[in-house]
Amino acid sequence: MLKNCKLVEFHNFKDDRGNLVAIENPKNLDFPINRIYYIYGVDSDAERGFHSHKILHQVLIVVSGSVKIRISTNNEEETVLLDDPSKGLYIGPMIWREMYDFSKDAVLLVLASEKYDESDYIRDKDEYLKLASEYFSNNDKDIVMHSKNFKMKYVTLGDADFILKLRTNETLGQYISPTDNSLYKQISWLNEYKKREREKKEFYFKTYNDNEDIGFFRLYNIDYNKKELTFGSFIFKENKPKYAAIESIIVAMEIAFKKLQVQKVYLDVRVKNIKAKNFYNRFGFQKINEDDLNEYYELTKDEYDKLYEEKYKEFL
Ligand code: T46
Repeated sequence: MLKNCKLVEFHNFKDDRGNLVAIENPKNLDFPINRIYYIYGVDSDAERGFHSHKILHQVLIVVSGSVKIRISTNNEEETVLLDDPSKGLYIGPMIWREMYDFSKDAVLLVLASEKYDESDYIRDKDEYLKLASEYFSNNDKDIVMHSKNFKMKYVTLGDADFILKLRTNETLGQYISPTDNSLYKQISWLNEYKKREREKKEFYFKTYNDNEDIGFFRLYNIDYNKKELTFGSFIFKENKPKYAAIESIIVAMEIAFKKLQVQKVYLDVRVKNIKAKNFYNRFGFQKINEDDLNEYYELTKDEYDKLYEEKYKEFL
């Protein structure tokens, strides 16, 4: 399914008296409903929508009849036929939508996360395409840094799908803080992160190359007075290309020590995550503490500078 969209199946309590579908936040809807509206009595040749929303999350349900929804971004398009009242189409931010082929009896019920706000609409297609390509694409102009084989840029709300896929993967996500499998929550989290990014409090990067998105890392708890920060949220797709992890952490250290000019980088790793512990040890991090759950490591600027000259500059 298209980025920022999802088909949701609701339980249908069906018996010989008929059907009942219940929608309840947070049970089977991951955002609180602030508005409900419905569209009906639409001529079969009428088309509606033709806009996107900047932050609104919605679930569209055809409680009667059928309707087609064409959803698209700057480079993808998909058409969904809604004809079952127990199914909903979740549409997140920055998706262009067009509704057409309304059946005579169609009633399109929409559950929305926000109150009506005309300034949240993007109704001009050219403006949408421009904004969407910034939001969803890996534009080279966005590169913050690169290493020999990879590029790194700040994550955008359009990365929510991929972050969620990695973090909720049973194998990949086993040693990181649990993440709710909710696209709405992930997009909302990124929205809050973007505020911290604008205030230079935190930086979340995606590692990618010309073919694919590969993984993520984050610099947070940045303390410009104490000159220290924490490195984490380090996660990569299965079968990641060779050197993706090492080149990413070197870029992270370059940003930390040279751009943000900290003197110390901390990280914590789950005690059971042997592979990661070996990786950080080999990289040059020193263990400073441990408890039942985590081991705590640090790397100083002086140590990194030495390692950089000895071996890491070749990777950039
Ligand atoms: C969407 C698709 C699926 C309000 O005053 N309050 C509201 O909550 C809504 C939804 C609309 N309006 C007014 C604004 C317009 O004067 O109702 C009029 C028709 O709205 P619009 O032309 O935007 O309708 P659609 O069918 O093209 O789009 C609607 C929703 O607006 C939109 O958010 O995603 O349904």
